[in-house]
Amino acid sequence: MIVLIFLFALLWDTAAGWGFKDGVLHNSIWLERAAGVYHREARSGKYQLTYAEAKAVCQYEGGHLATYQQLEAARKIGFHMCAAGWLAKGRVGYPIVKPGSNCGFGKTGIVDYGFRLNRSEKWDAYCFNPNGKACGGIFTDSKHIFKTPGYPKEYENDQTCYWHIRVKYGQRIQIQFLDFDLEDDTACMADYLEIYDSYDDVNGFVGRYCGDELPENVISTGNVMTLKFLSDASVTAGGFQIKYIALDTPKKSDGKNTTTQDNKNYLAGRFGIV
Ligand SMILES: [Ca+2]
Repeated sequence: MIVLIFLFALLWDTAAGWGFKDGVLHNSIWLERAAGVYHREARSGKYQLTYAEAKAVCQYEGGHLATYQQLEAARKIGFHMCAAGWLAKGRVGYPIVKPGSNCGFGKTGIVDYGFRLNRSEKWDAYCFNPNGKACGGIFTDSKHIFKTPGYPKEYENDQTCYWHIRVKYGQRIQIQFLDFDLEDDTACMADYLEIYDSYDDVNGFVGRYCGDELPENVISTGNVMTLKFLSDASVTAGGFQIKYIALDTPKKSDGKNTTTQDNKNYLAGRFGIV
């Protein structure tokens, strides 16, 4: 009985962690794969996928479009995304956990756009894949080193990693690339690392990186950052080691500010705003 109570307390603790912590909703992206459901947008950006394309994206990664019920199950354990995506059978919607005036019309639940008559409309996608290889984590230490899974061995295919960094309020985050080698292609369409100057992978896009050229340092504007690593279904490479450190005061001399990034593998630099 005592063991049961203890286990329950432990589970409760974990569940409580999927809510607000220090005023930050800790359940949007880092639980992105909640219950095997995750959000995908086109590599060209938000709301660029027709129904057929959305279906293909999920299938390419070994899954399929999530059903409304699967999305709702994920939402119940904290999956929150402010982006409408295709679901199975041509339905469109998105999961809202935290009511907000700018997203979800102040309500919680699945914001349901219904079954779309026009399958050429462009949205994101919600995929379901319980066997997907997820990785990443949340970091609040003043410094940490991230590695691709299995490093120094080559990373595997079909990886999706999200690293979320949150340091103390008032601090900034400096990203240093110690080692970098991802499958190279001209537009970083296959395997890539993306850096966001925010706590999600929607806002504050800094750059998309691939190849084996060591990118320059990046410094955040605030105290949060998100790194997203994605590998596709074929060809792997050595992977990366990336270190972050919290900076107490803004330093402009030993790195590039996110607003002035101009690395060659920086997608925005090559192709305009993504
Ligand atoms: Ca690859």
